[in-house]
Amino acid sequence: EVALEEITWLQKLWKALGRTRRSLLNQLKAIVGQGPLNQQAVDEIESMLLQADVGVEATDRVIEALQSKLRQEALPPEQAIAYLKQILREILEEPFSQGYPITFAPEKDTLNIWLVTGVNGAGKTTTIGKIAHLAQKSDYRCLIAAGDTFRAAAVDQVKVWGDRTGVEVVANPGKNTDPAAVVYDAIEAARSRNTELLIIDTAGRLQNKKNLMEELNKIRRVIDKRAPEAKIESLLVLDSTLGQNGLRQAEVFSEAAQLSGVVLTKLDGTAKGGVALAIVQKLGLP
Ligand SMILES: Nc1nc2c(ncn2[C@@H]2O[C@H](COP(=O)(O)OP(=O)(O)O)[C@@H](O)[C@H]2O)c(=O)[nH]1
Ligand SMILES: [Mg+2]
Repeated sequence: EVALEEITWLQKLWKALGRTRRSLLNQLKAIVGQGPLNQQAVDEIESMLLQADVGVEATDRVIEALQSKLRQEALPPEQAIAYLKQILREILEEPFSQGYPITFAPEKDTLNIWLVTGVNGAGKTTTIGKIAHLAQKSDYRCLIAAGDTFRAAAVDQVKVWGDRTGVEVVANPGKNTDPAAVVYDAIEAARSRNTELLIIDTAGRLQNKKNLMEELNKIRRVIDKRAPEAKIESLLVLDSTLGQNGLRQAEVFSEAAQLSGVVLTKLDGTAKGGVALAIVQKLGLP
């Protein structure tokens, strides 16, 4: 049985992905046309995937699978589309067969710490608002750490989400404070309140990989020292409208932090949701 709220949420998600779905499916129907799949159609599918930001590696993999299937049997339009769907799904589901959980939720009665990283404007704070809302509704004791101390407005912004969701925000009022110090305070607060989910906002400045690594490592060290028993997840937030640039960001962040998964934002504003496949293929992250 599915709760009403969940249905609404799934409908929203379905609608948000509508642009990508319609764009791909309409193109695909036009390409496969009436007859069985031929070489020209395969070439057109290849450019369609590349244009949808699926990336070279994942596209090659799809096309190779399609070619080898075609050597065995003819593919009428409907089967061609079904087979293509199957390959794309296989790529997206691969992380789950590698041990990543299919549903991603904090463990009850434990301190879970979710570190949220990504470049400025990716959608970190908005995502934290969404997660906090969901956690609050699901009866988790939740806390947010305002770890983006780089921009003054960032702290206010995360506080707005705290007010909206009824989740307390731990922030440092000083200017240019060390994010690791905020994380330290937040962990102390989490301990005394038996918090189950502590979400950490970060600045994730990407001026160079070394600085980014140092900043994230410092936060990580504070967590390891002050909350060694905590269950830590590190989420990279990526703007899906950035295409191949997003993939570059993902590579840098995955080198700087041990990532648990990628959050793709702004899929509602693009027909290029294929970047999800590029990321999964490249990084093996769900
Ligand atoms: N359409 C759309 N806009 C989003 C989404 N997530 C974030 N945004 C917008 O992107 C902008 C930057 O988001 P913000 O959370 O401040 O990014 P941050 O700098 O990474 O914390 C804001 O204007 C958000 O409203 C999304 O999923 N869809
Ligand atoms: Mg922010």
